[in-house]
Amino acid sequence: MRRFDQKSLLNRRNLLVGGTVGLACTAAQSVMAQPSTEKKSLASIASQNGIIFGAAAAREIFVDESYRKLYLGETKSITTDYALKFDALRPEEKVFQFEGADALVEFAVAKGLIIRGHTLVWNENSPPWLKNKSKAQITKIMDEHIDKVVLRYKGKIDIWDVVNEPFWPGHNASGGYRQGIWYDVLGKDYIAQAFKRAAKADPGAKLAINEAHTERSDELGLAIRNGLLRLIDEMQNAGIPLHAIGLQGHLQPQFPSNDAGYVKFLEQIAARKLEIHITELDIDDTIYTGSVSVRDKQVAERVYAYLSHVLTVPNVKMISTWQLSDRYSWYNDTEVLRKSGATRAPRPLPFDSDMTKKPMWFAIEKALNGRKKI
Ligand code: 9MR
Repeated sequence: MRRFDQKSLLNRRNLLVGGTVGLACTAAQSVMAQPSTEKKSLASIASQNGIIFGAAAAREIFVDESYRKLYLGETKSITTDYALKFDALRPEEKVFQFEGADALVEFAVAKGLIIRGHTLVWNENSPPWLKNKSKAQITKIMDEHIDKVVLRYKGKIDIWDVVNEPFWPGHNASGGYRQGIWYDVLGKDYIAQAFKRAAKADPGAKLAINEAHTERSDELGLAIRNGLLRLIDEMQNAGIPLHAIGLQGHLQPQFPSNDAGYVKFLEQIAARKLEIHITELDIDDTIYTGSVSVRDKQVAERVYAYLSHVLTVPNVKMISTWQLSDRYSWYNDTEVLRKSGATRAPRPLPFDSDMTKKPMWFAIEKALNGRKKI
């Protein structure tokens, strides 16, 4: 069943740029209609300030009731964390494991949440069976993958991260592109091809490029920003459908950042008439020292500084965290812990592992509420 009637289907596209009656506005109106005794959630505070607030979700929400309740209380959108990644969906060439994604989509549709599909094409997480294929075979696999996945969720998945993390200057490819199965076989044209195919499969979906590390003002962050702007220009000049730029927002205070400079970058995206979505907000807290409360305060200060700048740009329409509670952050993955050398539990998210609000929650609230006054 399609979740959007004709009117809201139109709004789906208008949600952002130039759209005065988008989903954000509709949501804000319905939130404002609620009794004043209603507890404020990040979703409701965000709505009132023209933002859709959400979080990435995975199977934990079906096994941990307290976590599920947190999503129902706090979010207006969910992003499929790993359920739709190529290797999760397709461990073998002829196998499609849709169960995980189906469950999330069913949940979100039943609860009236906006869904961000993550992701159709990424040069990471490729299963071994994709190796040693010809250009014709890889083209066919990508096209068929996009058709099958996008069509399955047509009218239900509202926004697609069509291509994830196209840039990784460390690979030394021309233009700073990330290498991997799609790039290596098809060159950077895989990007335009993926967007054209996704638009054909669901012309009503909002299509995004999702990129990492742009918050950093070091050589890596600046190179990715430049690459991204160049790619946007090339796509727009070629008439490729592109509606939004997802900027992940995995804050890394161990690297330099310059929030005022970042705003200039966001304005360059906005000048290209695209929506901006902060898609994976969280923070690497390994450099902070002191007690839990001292560290949580530093986390909150960094998140507030970042968001209060980002939110000055009117094209910013969504903010999603990557999971909601420290208990389920990817920073707890064994491999990530090993690499970071973390000696204590990471605290990267707005709720602690007991689902209690942390100072980061209040930092997000304050930044959202400060938006209209800026
Ligand atoms: O949260 C995801 C984790 O469970 C996976 O193991 C990992 C590799 O697929 O990806 C994590 O999500 C990443 C996202 O897809 C892209 N941006 C960075 C996220 C955190 O690593």
